[in-house]
Amino acid sequence: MDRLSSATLHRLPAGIIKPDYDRATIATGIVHLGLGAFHRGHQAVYTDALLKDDPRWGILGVSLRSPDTRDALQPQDGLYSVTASDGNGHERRVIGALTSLTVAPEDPAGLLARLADPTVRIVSTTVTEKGYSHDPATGALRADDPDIHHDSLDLTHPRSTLGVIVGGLRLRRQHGLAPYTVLACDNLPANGHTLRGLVIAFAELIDRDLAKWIADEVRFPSTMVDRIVPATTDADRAEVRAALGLDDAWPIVTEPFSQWVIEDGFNGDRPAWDLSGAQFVRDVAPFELMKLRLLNGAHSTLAYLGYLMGCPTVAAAMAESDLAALVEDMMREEVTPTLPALGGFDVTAYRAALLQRFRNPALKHKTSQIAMDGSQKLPQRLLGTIRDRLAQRLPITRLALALAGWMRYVSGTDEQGRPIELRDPLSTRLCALADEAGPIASRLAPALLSLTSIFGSDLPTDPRFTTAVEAALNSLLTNGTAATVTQARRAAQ
Ligand code: CS2
Repeated sequence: MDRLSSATLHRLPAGIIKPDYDRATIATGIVHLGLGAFHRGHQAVYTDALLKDDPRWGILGVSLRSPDTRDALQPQDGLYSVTASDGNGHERRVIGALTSLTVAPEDPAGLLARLADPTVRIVSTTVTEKGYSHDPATGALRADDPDIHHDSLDLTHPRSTLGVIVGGLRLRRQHGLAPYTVLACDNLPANGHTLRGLVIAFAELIDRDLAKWIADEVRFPSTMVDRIVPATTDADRAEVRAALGLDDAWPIVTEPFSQWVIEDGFNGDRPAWDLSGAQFVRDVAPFELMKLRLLNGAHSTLAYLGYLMGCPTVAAAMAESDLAALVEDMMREEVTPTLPALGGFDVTAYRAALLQRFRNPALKHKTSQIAMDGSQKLPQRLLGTIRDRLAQRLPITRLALALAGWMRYVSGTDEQGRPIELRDPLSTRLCALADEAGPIASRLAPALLSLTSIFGSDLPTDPRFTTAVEAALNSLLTNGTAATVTQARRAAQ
């Protein structure tokens, strides 16, 4: 079957939305770092919808590691399809916003030259939590990270996200150009503010004047990004091929829901993303906190406990009625009271919508995908909520069980004795600690809690926290996950 491309675009069946602009006239105003499914199903879609009226904002998509996305999309002239489905119907569109694609390690100097192009006004990121080269508990730069160390010695061939951003800014300053705005789109609290601190800390390793220039001149708006975009499967590819009548090597399959809340503070012009449904606000923090703690906190809980109960996907985990009820109770009773009030916002409806989204039967969102990189995710998803509740002397029963689920998961074998493939930047350390402790809660819990880069130094010394987590882990290890979840549910009734 022929491939989706500029030459075959006209052959798409009616009903599939296509770029409504002449791609040849689109300039590259945005360089995006981290060309995963999430960017292509989220920010690129908002941008695509504007290009007809404002052709300045085409996107150069940069993969920081693997050539896979470039290899899949280059033969398609950067075109790919996005299918949004709620299980009842589909909306399909082809996105033309990617004007070019590049793989940073193949030509880092070429990438820096593109960043110094004056038509580029925004550099955005979806590099995941671990792409920030920071200590998740404190937000501090990890100067011992090998890529950061390399980039601090040779900024002309950067390997890290921070190196690319700072390398580009250094060139713009040398050329007397205005800086670009750096737009963080990752699931971290105060993502723009966090990235700003890291960029400046990294620049200080290289050149203090440059660091000061960045601090004075560069804007780093924070954003809250939300759309569930699971990794594409071969079944998705086959289904999309049948619908398109063309091969799309890397289609996106996602949900209809999408939200983007952006702090309105850019250097100069920005795309009118509000016209395609984004919201520009003065302060993103309450939106971010709500999303990270309710959506992502619940997601991680469903991922760990669901995986241990044998559920391959989030929808399957939601079909376990006690687990779904436990997560709903956690969101309502333990998470919501920690959130700042958002004037006029209906948090009850937001929670109900989240549970509905998790049940979406069209999304094959693997629990193992969400379980990945827990060491980087737990602080903002569960531990911040736990800290707030402890400060108010409130119980943390379900949150502690979620965390114990992570501990049981990283111990490396499932309840049938099969190995669990642990994907986490701290996996070596986690495995060593788990092996040494063995499957005994009174040993395993303190061993894992000794990781201050996740738990800080406050939580591991708070007996209310350690007792709750150890008790939950003990039950998981001795009674099993399903029985523990059911007991926790009954105890709450
Ligand atoms: C998920 C997120 O993989 C994960 O950890 O929790 O990617 C989640 O799907 C998005 O944040 C939804 O906006």
